[in-house]
Amino acid sequence: MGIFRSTIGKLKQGLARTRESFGGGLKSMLFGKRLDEQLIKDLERRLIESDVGVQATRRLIAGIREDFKKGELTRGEDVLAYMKRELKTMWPEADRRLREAESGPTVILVTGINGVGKTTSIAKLCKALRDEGRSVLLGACDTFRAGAVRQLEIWAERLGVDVVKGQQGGDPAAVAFDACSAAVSRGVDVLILDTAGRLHTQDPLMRQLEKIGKVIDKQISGGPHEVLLVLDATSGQNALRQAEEFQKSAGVTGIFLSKLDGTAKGGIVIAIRESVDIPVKFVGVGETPEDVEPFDPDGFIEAMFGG
Ligand SMILES: Nc1nc2c(ncn2[C@@H]2O[C@H](COP(=O)(O)OP(=O)(O)OP(=O)(O)O)[C@@H](O)[C@H]2O)c(=O)[nH]1
Ligand SMILES: [Mg+2]
Repeated sequence: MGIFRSTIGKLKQGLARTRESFGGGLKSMLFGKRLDEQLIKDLERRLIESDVGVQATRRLIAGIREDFKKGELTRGEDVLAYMKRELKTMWPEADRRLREAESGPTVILVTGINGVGKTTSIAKLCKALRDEGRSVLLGACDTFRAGAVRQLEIWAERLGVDVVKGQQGGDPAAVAFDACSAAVSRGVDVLILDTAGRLHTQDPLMRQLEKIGKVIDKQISGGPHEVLLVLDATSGQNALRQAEEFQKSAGVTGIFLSKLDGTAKGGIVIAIRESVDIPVKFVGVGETPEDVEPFDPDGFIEAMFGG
């Protein structure tokens, strides 16, 4: 799906805090300096502290050290340019596209731990898809938390889409079943299912997610086409652990990284890419349905480093 045009403005604004601490920090550390082993060591420590993660840092530092020894990197400015160039190549375009059904409705199942921004992110996806002329139906599979259905309904009313819902406390898989039937009979383009927050350690809840997946596949073959894990960027390394765990137990196909506007830890995007093989497809940069961006590596790295 070719949804969303990238508008760098919001991302840049959202990453202001990351840019200040990460980009600003690196610039003042490297600018106008001659490269030497001590500077490389300082840089390594700074990268790890900034949530880029151990693996990505090691890889970057090894490359920098090698080029330094060859005499290809001599100044701090060269190192900045080197890092930007390397980092931008980490996310191939094909990975970042939303997966879609060959025919019939595309089903997107949205999951993640409590409070990360699942429901808000659904509103964002819904708006962006509708802006592209797609018809969208929502399914309220969070039957657990009081008020969850209402929250989704409020967004739906504002965005002008319908919600399929069930009983509070009822079986979320039954709601998924009804939502899939409705999506097929109405011929909608995309069905997005909200789910209750859960921890990967909560076995019954993880099995429930599996059951929802099976119910979807029975009705709409190949579904869910996309299992989006919502991660809160402000949670830093915890987000990384959630990605690892949900990848094992929930068949995640993409990440929606929320709350990038509220964090100085944008580097987590790099750590996720290095440690788990799940593409970050969207980033959330605020609390309204407009505050979404497709993940664009060039814009992202520029926004992190500052131009
Ligand atoms: N600043 C900011 N806030 C966000 C973003 N996404 C979500 N939020 C806020 O995060 C809070 C939780 O959002 P929800 O969408 O209710 O999260 P949830 O994962 O559905 O929560 P549960 O259903 O309770 O598990 C709300 O106050 C949202 O406004 C974002 O990209 N930026
Ligand atoms: Mg919710």
